[in-house]
Amino acid sequence: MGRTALRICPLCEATCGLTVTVGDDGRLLSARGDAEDVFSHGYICPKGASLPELDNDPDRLSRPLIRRDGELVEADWSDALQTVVDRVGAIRADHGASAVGVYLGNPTAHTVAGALHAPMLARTLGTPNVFSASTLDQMPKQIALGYLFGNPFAFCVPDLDRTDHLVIIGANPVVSNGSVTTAADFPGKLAALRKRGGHLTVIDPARTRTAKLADTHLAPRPGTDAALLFGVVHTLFDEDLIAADLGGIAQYVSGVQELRDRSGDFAPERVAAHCGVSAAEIRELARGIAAAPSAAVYGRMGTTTVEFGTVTSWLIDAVNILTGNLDRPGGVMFPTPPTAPAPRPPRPGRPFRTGRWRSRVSGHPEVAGELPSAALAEELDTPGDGQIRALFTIGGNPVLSAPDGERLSRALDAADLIVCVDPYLNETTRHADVILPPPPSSASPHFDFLLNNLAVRATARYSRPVSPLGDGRPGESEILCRLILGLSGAGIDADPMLVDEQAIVATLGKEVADPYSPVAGRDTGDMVAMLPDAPGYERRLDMMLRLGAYGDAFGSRPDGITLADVLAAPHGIDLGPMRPRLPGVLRTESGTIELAADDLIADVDRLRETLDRSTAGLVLIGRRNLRSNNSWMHNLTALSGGSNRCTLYVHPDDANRYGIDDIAVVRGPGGELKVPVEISTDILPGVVSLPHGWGHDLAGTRLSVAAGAPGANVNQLNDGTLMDPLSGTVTLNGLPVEIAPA
Ligand SMILES: Nc1nc2c(c(=O)[nH]1)N[C@H]1C(S)=C(S)[C@@H](COP(=O)(O)OP(=O)(O)OC[C@H]3O[C@@H](n4cnc5c(=O)[nH]c(N)nc54)[C@H](O)[C@@H]3O)O[C@H]1N2
Ligand SMILES: Nc1nc2c(c(=O)[nH]1)N[C@H]1C(S)=C(S)[C@@H](COP(=O)(O)OP(=O)(O)OC[C@H]3O[C@@H](n4cnc5c(=O)[nH]c(N)nc54)[C@H](O)[C@@H]3O)O[C@H]1N2
Ligand code: SF4
Ligand SMILES: [Mo]
Repeated sequence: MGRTALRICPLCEATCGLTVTVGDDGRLLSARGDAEDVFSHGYICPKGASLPELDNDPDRLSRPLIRRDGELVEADWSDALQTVVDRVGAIRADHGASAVGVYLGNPTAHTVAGALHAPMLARTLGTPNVFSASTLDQMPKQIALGYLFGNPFAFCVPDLDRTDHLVIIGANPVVSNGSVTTAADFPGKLAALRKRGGHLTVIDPARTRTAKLADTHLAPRPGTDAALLFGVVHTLFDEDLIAADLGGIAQYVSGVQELRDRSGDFAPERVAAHCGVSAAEIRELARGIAAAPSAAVYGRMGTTTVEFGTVTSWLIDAVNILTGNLDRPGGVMFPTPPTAPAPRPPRPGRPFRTGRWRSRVSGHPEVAGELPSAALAEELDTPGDGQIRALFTIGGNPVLSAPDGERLSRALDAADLIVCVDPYLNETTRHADVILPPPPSSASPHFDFLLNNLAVRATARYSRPVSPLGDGRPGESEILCRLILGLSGAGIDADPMLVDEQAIVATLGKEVADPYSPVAGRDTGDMVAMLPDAPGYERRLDMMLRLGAYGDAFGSRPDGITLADVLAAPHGIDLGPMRPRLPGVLRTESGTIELAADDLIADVDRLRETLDRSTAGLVLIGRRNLRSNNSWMHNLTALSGGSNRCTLYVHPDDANRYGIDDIAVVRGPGGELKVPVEISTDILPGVVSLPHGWGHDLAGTRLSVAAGAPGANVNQLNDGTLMDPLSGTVTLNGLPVEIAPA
């Protein structure tokens, strides 16, 4: 029985609306898709359906843990928070701000606290040593966006609902439910595309569930997409397939001729053998994209976590631009989320650059405000000035998700202080001195501040907590706010609301001073007084909605929305399809889309040199499973077993060649693993795949279900030295390995 309530699922980028039932004790009893949700229309996947089991997992921590005499023991909240503040204060006093590092994991992209408060905590620490899952993921895309549009957050996404030809490169959205493109029911959208007569091309060395739906499936050798895409660019010029006036945006584009010159070395006939895709197929691909009434080229993990991630991401959008598909319906478009400031006239920015600071040990350039996660271990374990002695992790498990977890584990053990904001005692948090567990999702608010920037359709949807927090237990925002207050001298017992009030006053101050703001010249105090008497995060949400593209501008646009409107629409407010945003989104120095930025062009020389490389060896790629979520959902019985196992896919030809049957030893640059094998024709010869997030057999964790089927940590094969140098993103796909019978 129980009452029903609506929640947005926090578990992946699809942001499905769920109908949950809540028992009298506040526990979630069940979850199903909300048929009336304006974005997801009832879609749900097995992970969403397991939300109650996840929330109620008995292994979840509900009280802080502090290490005393080597053991993690329960403590009360004030003790735990004060301990962190005191110890961080002492380390900063002795060794300076850079001695404290931060690692932000994937769930920070999904939580309110991750969007609003984690960045403020990082700023309060004032450290150059900020790391995140981004450099294990989409950072190359962001760096390419920085060069092209002058803003590494100017995401453009495929207009899935209207496109005539979708080209998916290195993504498996039928399993992942989509990434860096927020669309609920991706499988349904692919089916709808085909039903309306559209064409689906999938480019992937594995015959994935997505590839099985394709009209055309090309299977390149991993890591060769940059060359393949250059072959497409070459063909577009060579066969006169460039869109007239670039589909109407030519006035905003520079560097076309230089890109053309650079593509000269990459004729399809030249790159075919390297890519393992015929020249005819590459030319056909270019023709197909150019001929479609609209087309969208979309790349994901297989195009970013590779040796040429940034160049590949750049060329994806170069193809979109050259074929007239940028910023038009059916092509790739820039979403307009409800909480981003209302659009302003274009204004030139400063040149986009990386390397504003460098990592201490290897000198990796800063990228979009952070350093490569592959360098985290060496920054911790290499002595000297600027060494990281204390680390915060917020919603991250880098011992499994980043290269060489064994080295990172040793480094975390040796550090002076590890603080983890995390609900589980897992492979990373077992090294903590203090664990501060956030409440389960049902007791947390949910608004997709970040993922709405990637949504194929604009909506405003907000879920208030549906379960009580319980005695004295802080929400995740309160945990982070009290740390911020403690570290900035106000004390952990100061009103957490102060943190949000400061953000509100700062934002409104900037807005009233901007002549193009919808609230230019208004009185800040009057506007603050219009915000609801509510928790700080809701006051900020209301402010952002009101200042946003669809907002009421604090009364100046009475038709616009406020938080009250969103609360009155429990299934969400639909704000329509994506709309053209050029030239307003551009922030480059030239004010144009810079198709041939110097740093990108310089990396083309490195790419050209790979064309004659031997293709004889084996390479490793990743694989996701519908019932898995990175490293942290293996503790649910409902999602365990079946196909959700840590096995090595090997093509039968390779199994023969290397004499492999049921168990193999895999060797990579970072180490070796013994893993069970599945022989499969769904993977290309010369390629093997292993999923990540496994390796739950480490001592000192509290993951009773996961420990029963631990699997092996694929990232132990990786030493983190192979990376895309422009983005500091490690090569997770296309890693050279060897296999042998066990
Ligand atoms: N069920 C489930 N859903 C998830 C997750 C999960 O763990 N499980 N994780 C979430 C996260 S954090 C993310 S970032 C997204 C990722 O979302 P996706 O990127 O859609 O997911 P992947 O399965 O990593 O897909 C990458 C594809 O690239 C292919 N590939 C590998 N190397 C290459 C290459 O060199 N070239 C080409 N063309 N293809 C290549 C792989 O075979 C694979 O099919 O998924 C999210 N959703
Ligand atoms: N070989 C290989 N490695 C990969 C990948 C791959 O495809 N192949 N994928 C990469 C990608 S795309 C990503 S995004 C990274 C992920 O890397 P990470 O973010 O480091 O790892 P996750 O497994 O997502 O761990 C999430 C952590 O957040 C905690 N958590 C869950 N909910 C909450 C919450 O509400 N609040 C807080 N504070 N914590 C919470 C979980 O307990 C867990 O400890 O892994 C990367 N690593
Ligand atoms: S697709 Fe993603 S958002 Fe939707 S129910 Fe599944 S995990 Fe949740
Ligand atoms: Mo990710």
